[in-house]
Amino acid sequence: MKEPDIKYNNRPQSFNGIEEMVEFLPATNSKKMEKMTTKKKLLIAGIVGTAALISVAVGLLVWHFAYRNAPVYKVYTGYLTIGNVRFLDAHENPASPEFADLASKVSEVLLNAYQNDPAIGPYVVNCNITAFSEGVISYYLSEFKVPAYREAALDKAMSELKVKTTNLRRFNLAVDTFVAYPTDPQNARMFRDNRCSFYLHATPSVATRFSTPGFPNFPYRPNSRCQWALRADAGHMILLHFKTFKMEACKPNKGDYVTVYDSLTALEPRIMVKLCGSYPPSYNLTFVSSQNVMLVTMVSDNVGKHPGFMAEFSQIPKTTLCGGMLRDASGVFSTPFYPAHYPPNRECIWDIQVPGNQHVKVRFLMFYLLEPSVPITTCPNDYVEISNKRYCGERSQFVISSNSSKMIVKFRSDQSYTDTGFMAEYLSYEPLNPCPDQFTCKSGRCIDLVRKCDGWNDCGDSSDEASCNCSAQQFRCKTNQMCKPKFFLCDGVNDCGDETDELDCKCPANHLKCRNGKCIPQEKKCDRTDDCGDGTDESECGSALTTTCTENTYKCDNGECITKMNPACDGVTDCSDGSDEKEASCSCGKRPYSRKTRIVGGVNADIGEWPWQVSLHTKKDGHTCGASLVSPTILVSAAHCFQDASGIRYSDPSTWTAYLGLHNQATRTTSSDVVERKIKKVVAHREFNSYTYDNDIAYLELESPVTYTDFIQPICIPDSSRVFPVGKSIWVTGWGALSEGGSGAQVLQKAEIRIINQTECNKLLEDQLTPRMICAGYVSGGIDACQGDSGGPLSSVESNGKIYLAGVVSWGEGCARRNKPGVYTKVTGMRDWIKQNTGL
Ligand code: 4AZ
Repeated sequence: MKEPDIKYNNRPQSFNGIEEMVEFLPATNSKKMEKMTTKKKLLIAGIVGTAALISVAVGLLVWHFAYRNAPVYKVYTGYLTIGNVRFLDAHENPASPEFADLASKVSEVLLNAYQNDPAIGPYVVNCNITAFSEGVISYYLSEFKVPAYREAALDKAMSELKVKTTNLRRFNLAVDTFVAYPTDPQNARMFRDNRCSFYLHATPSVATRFSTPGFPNFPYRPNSRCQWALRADAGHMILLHFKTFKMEACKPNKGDYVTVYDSLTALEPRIMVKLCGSYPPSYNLTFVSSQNVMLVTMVSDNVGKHPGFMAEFSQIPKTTLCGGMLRDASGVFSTPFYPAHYPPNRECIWDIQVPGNQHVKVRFLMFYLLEPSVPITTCPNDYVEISNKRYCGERSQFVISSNSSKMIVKFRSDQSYTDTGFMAEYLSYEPLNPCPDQFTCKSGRCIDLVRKCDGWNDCGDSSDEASCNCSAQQFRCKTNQMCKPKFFLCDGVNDCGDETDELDCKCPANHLKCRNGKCIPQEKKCDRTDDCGDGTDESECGSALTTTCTENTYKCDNGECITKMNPACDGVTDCSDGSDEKEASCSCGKRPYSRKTRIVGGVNADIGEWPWQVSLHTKKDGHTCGASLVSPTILVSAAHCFQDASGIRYSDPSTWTAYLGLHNQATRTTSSDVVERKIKKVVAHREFNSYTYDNDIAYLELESPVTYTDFIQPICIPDSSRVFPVGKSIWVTGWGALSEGGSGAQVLQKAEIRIINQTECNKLLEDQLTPRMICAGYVSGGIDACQGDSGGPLSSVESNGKIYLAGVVSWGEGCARRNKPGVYTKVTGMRDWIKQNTGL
């Protein structure tokens, strides 16, 4: 075999390839060769050395000019307050001679200060005075071009710059405050190009409207920068209210957003709020400025089409009054303008003193003092302070008690970021008996006696569950010593909080623990046989196809079955025909509004939160049953709602009217969000048993299809293999009775409950459950569906982000009773019936 010609060797190649040439020269006369080589070597070394020096010098120059010296464009915004100038109306108008005169003086003062600082002066490009407001506050925008290596020094000099009162030859300006902040040059440039800049002055006693360009007929444009500078008369503040807010869903640190500033320029430390996503109309998006100016900016990225916002602003007389002396036995108080966001820069003190020998406690019913990335342990910015302890962040109801008749509550907001604030009530109590006929929690909260030692932390501080004797049906958790129902042991849910209830349930070595508690040998996992009996062992085996379809496998449209758990609409195509991801069955279970209303308390639902919820009315009784929208024409409800009784033909479609998009029964006929439909067909399950309530399901066909809106959307129907595990949080909604035997709700109610173990629930309900039913609620009672909720949805938020109809409200022994959870029709068990009857 011929040796290949050596074209290169595998040693690392030297810088200029000379070494190789030397190495491969034929050595005929070694002396001459040596001499020549030394000379040559010297020559080569000289050349190489010079070349290296030149390239280093060139490199340094290139680096110096191209990088180190490359100019960086920098923009600073800020303001100066000037004490010895009177604010004139004309100062509002950039076209007025008064504006021009003052602006030239202020910019001269600023430029003078810049020039006097060697770290700033050489780099100034220009300085623009953008606006004036009462104070007199002069807002400016200064541009710089600075070599990269001087940038840090410029930043430092700007942050330390003191603009002093100047006595320039021609004029004297008394500068009280000077503030400078770096700003995003791209935003600054685009905001200044006037195509989307608006200057608005409030009109006394009328609200002025403004919106994103094109609203509501066209989406706002991609890559836009818009700003609205809002002003009010002297001695006023601005009240801004977003009536509609539908922007692109929030993306961390990017995407589209609207910023409201308590200033006329986009100063980071004066941001009141940064908004993105969509807010339901019920969310009180109202903001109050601290002065007579406000700035709203909108930035959009290059993706998506969204409607935008419509806002109104008006002026209100300026007041910093808040707090006060509270001397009654009880009363309420709240942050200024609650439920609007409180204004920045406020301090309020409530001095509470209840009469007689009573003591005082304060119950915070709503508490929202949340600022982005602020520690809620120290509460340095906005806070409530009681007895030297600060409270901030977002908190659920809490009570603070005093050991005397007095309490001082202090509220403080700083210059940036405001929130909804708080609403609180103060109450007097008998020191020896703070909770008559109730249990007194350590926090001072009063709870019903039946809730003591029931295994649930009703007090919020667990004081109702401390030092309890566990009953025969209970066990004791290790860490918190709470007594819990025995059937919580080994149910796969961490009920104790320290896993002690799930500790002694381990399976032997090489065994797998099923969700239902059963242990099976490890090798039975993914063998395409449901050895657990609940599908656990076959659920995490990829999208393995199986020839044996069982109730735990997912059936594709082409008849194939797959063992993966919950494969439908999870973004991964598992069926070979793609049917698990088909658009028709995956465009469901979405809420138009990502944001929750935080203002309405308790259990009122938010507008648009349950857009599949339907109210079924009869002429005689008004709202009678609930139902769920599953397609433009089909509702799913409970069969027992359509049983003829007492002279009313409930099975007759003409008896019923469906209201979709409904929130408040009182606005059923007036709200433009509500759609009314007659019913064309009522079909109850043929095997519905009116004694046992087995197969309690029905479907209704609307007389004509509905169009989906923000308030009307279908819920997803789960396939028969979808698993809703025991202990999972799930929501029940409806306009049913607010208490057993009580009257129905006006506003749609929601309650978060948990799926309860079927075997244990069957014991509690004396063997009345059938496999077509599931239990959900609380063994301790208190939260449950009730009369009038029947037919309505049990909605489950699933890991694919969609909401599924897990159950239909069916029956229960009374409402919210202890040990009597509610019973729901199991929709997974009705999947085939729904398909056969409706084609869905
Ligand atoms: C009813 O009468 C009803 N606690 C519905 C649900 C429940 C009780 C009663 C569950 O429609």
